[in-house]
Amino acid sequence: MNMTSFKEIISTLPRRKSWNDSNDFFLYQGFWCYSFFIEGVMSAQQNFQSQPSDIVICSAPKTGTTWLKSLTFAIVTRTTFDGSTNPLLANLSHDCVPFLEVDLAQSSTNRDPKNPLLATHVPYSSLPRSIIDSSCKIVYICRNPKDSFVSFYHFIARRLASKDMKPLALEEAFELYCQGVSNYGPYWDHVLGFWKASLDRPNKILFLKYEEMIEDTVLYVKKLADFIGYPFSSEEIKKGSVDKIVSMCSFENLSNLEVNKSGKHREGTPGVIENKIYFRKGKVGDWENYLTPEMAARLDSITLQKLNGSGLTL
Ligand code: PAP
Repeated sequence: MNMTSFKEIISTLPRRKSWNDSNDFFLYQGFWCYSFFIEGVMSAQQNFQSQPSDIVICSAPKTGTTWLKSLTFAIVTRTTFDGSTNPLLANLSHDCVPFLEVDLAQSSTNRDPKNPLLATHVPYSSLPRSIIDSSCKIVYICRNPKDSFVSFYHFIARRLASKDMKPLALEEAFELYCQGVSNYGPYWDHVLGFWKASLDRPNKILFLKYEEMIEDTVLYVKKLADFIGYPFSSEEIKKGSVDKIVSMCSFENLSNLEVNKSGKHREGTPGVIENKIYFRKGKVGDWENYLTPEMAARLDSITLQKLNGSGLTL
């Protein structure tokens, strides 16, 4: 199938206004998404061939993707670059890890053979078959829905502000989020898809939580390295390699790099984004500054209900 057929299929899908009024969300295979990304997902589902050595970083948007990409890239490249030459110091982590539904949608070969990483926001059940079937590893990160919502709302607001546009009111966006209408949402379905798959296939999928990683980053960097097959030797641990990666990828360090203060991601394309928009606060619990107690209680009760019986808490 080609792009015209993809566009035709998308035009028949259920449609809702998105959070910024200008691009609609479409419901494809049970998740809401912008048409541009759905085209990429359809194409990747048709074309993408995974390699056993691949490491696929999966997440719903605004759950810690930028951070997890940085940490994973730093782990994998630690013997190739030293602390001052790592590409993460001169590039946004999104520019170090190809994005499945954009960069690899047309061709799986459009990759640096030395870089086993790729990333996607696609829900587990919609991943290209070869990712599910091959022996490649998947690393998934999730985050408390209240902070994810607040983070996404600010991301959209900051993006629109750079184009002199305004987002929906926070209350309207919140209503849509609660109804499951968010980018790659419903959020809970996204998390549950990977959670259940990680229980079924613990050697294939590492399931991480942003809050736990913030709490003990060193521990999770070691776990992550072990899981993806790049474990730290005791010599490296003694030398402080883990701590160096944790500091290099910290919010403070990355957000203060010149490239992340003034650089742009996908410059020269309609999807151009200022790198700084990917760095806001990087804190746990910032939702308290934006959601009323009633909003928080509502989101908590939806989360409890959706995750009921799964063994997962968020
Ligand atoms: P994406 O899915 O579109 O790539 P993602 O990186 O998941 O976005 O979300 C950005 C969030 O991660 C922001 O959270 P906030 O709005 O609550 O502040 C951003 O600040 C946070 N973030 C970015 N880099 C880091 C980091 N190095 N450590 C911790 N949090 C980070």
